[in-house]
Amino acid sequence: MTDSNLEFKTDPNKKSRADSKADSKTHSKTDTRIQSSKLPKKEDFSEWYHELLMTAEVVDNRYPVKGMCVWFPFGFAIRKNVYGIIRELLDPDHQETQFPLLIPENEFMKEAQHIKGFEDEVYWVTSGGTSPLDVKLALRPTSETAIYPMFKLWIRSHADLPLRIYQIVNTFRYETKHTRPLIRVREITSFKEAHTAHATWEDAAAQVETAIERYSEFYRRLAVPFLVSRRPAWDKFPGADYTIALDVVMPDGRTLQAGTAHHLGSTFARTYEITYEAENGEQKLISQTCYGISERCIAALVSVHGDERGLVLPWEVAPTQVVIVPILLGDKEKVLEVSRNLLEKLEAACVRARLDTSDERPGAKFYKWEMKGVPIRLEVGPRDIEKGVVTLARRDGVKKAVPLKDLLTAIACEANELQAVLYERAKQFRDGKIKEVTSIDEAIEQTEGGVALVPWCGNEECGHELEDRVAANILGEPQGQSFPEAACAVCGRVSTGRTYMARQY
Ligand code: PR8
Repeated sequence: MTDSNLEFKTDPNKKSRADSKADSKTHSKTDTRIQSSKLPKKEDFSEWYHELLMTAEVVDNRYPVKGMCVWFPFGFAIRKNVYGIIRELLDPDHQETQFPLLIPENEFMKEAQHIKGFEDEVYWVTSGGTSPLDVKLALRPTSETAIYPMFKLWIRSHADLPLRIYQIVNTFRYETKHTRPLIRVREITSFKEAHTAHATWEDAAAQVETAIERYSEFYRRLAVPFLVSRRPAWDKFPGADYTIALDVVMPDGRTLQAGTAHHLGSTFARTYEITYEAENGEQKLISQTCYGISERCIAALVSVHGDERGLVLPWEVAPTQVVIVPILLGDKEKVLEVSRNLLEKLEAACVRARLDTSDERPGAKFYKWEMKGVPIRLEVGPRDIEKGVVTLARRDGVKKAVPLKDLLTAIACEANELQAVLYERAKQFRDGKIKEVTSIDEAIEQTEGGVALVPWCGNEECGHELEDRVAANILGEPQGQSFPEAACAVCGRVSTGRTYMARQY
């Protein structure tokens, strides 16, 4: 992150004083829950994760439909900031749009490979009120079959290409695997799907690379490291020529597919007859890509950085970036006055700041704001004021006295530093979880709590055997790396091929 990110530029999410007051009302329920609960150890990842989402008020899993969660207002504020980054990264050359949720059965059923991939996961609307519908309507599990019939109408000539659109919508998948909040849901509430159309297969391939670069930048801004690999043929998106995926290594060593980009070739163009007139007058099929990210990005963010005291949020996405806690001893009025001035100064600099004047003890306030992942806490006490300083506590534990006059610069530096520390810590964790292995036995051991890099000749039969014997998934060939020759863990054939293997969420 550069200083300019922290230049406290005008922030549309910035809260007015009135909003902040209103917030303290909405947070009163939270406060009770936060004080009365302690998180399980992060080693018990599943329990820790579920507790954290509830206690920090990210999502509420008590909604009475399996696989569907409610965003708490606080979680939604994180989501807004996170998706703000996605929009910022896509908006320069994509147009945001919105398509209907319902897809008529006849359009949905046109693309055979696509149907095969999704038929078990589709929710259907079969009646309107008490009348059965003539044509069943699918709740989009993804929007190819809603968008591409419209592409057919929109695309006429080479001048219309490339076409790049995206939408951030809810999609529905009747997941049969174990559902988990944000990780595997039946209503994906925050499905960012981009769809692009190009004149040639090569242009589409370049777009897949661009998509992966944008996603990489996105995850870097969340300080979340990832792995990039090309999925094996049997695990590519239904209808795609190939799929590139980003996987995040979760605290228990399992991986989370946190984004994918698919080269669709002309599969859908053929089905939906999407052609354009080339410069020489010839009618040609377009080539397409699509790429998607869901609320899993927030699952990754929460899981990678959080600790036993709660969320740890990077500066850019924290709903509250700085909390001021007045230590009300001695001249209380003076302490409050300095605190209020500080708040004003921070707000004027577009920092999302709050002043906690509630009646709780300072310790309880620290605990509460740590749970919420606030990157920087400022403690304002009478002795500090005499010395012209405040105590700055960073969410990663660094604590120092900062002269009041240098505060804004110090905050910008500390926010940058926190970002660097979070990324480095997460990267070390990820790297520590990946190990090169040479045999199936070693792969079995390694995938019990991490990612194995396994020599694989690339043959599909060997791939299936690997998955069966290791009881883990092939994530695919690491992208942008080359390896020396080694014997395939199944057939012994020598090649430079490797695959990541892991237990996946
Ligand atoms: C596409 N079409 O659909 P994809 N819960 C949470 N996140 C999920 C779930 C789920 N049940 N299922 C998938 N995801 C293409 C690309 C338009 C956009 C997340 O691709 O099926 C995963 O991170 O690969 C997945 O990588 C991403 O949505 C895109 O879904």
